[in-house]
Amino acid sequence: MKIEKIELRRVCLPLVTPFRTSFGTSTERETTIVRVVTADAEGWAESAAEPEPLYGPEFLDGADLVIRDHLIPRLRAEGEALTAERVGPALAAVTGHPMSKAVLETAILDAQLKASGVSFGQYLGAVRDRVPAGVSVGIMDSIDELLAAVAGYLDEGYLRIKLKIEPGWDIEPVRAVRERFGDEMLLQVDANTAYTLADARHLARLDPFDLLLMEQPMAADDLLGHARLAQVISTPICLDESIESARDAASAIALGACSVINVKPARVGGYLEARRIHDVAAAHGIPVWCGGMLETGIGRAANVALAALPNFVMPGDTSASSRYYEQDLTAPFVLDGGHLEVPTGPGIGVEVLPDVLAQVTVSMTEIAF
Ligand code: NPQ
Ligand code: MG
Repeated sequence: MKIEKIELRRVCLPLVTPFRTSFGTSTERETTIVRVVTADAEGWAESAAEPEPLYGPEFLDGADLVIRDHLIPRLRAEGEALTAERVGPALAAVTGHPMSKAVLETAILDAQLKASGVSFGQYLGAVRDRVPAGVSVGIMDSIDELLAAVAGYLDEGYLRIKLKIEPGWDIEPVRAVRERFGDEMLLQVDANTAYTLADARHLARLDPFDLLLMEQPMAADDLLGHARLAQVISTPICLDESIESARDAASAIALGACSVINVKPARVGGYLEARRIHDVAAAHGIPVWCGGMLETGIGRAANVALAALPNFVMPGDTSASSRYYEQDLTAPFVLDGGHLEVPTGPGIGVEVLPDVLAQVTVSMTEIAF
């Protein structure tokens, strides 16, 4: 592949409603969109990095610098032999920075697939043409506010609700949602690392509510703690922040630290490693689901394709565009009977709306290749 240039575009989009998790509140989504221009096609991808290093150690200004000064030069050194499959090996010498590696690999993969007329779904091995949609519900100021938000999402057709929890906002919100909406609804929680093993007895109080899973209760590097917690609580443990590679997935499974995995391509360095995690989990009989990072249509399109692989057997945080944005950067993803359609066009299968992109662009760096 002959790359002509790479654009890094910083964008900032307002969120339809503030999103509060155990690590903070977001009212807007600022991120970097990458455009790779080749002789045959252009590829698009969206970083999952945020302005501050809260979810993980990467943050936008650092990520832009790493992409420009450490990753792109290594891709350039590959010359025309560069393909999406060679991005990972070419960048392997750089430690960490999975989100930055992922956004480059994904944009290059989009260009490559567009040039050959293959969709992300076909390339990755999708076996479904639509995927069930779940929704992630932030921490609220009151139970009434939470119940109103959940009622709204259920009315829209979401098939699974995920409640963000933290110490002080866990048992009561789960109890209130179960009491109001019943035992049939698919319900799970996400702590984003807010607890320690000292909270095991407290977290066991969620057992009676028949949750699908409890996501990342403890620190990302605490695999042993999660294995111990799994001995104390009956709710299945799902790991998110802890899993940065297929090797991490194999270790966590072998240790008994999780019985479900949230796969986020951005967190693991891209769609190729995400698929390897899918495969490792499948080989162990561990179900996976596709997480989300408040993606615009650019990132959402590829996630929906990944979520159509065979072992993605639980609804993901693959929500409609309207969950986060009034105006998306692509034609909006809309719920149809609680499902999102997997795009079938070449590459990510959606087109970026140039006028909208221009409106939300804060700055742009062009890098000749
Ligand atoms: C999770 N996402 O599963 C995350 C984390 C998360 C959909 O719950 C700005 C950008 C704010 C990305 C807050 C969902 C965010 C963010 C939380 C990602 O853990
Ligand atoms: Mg999570």
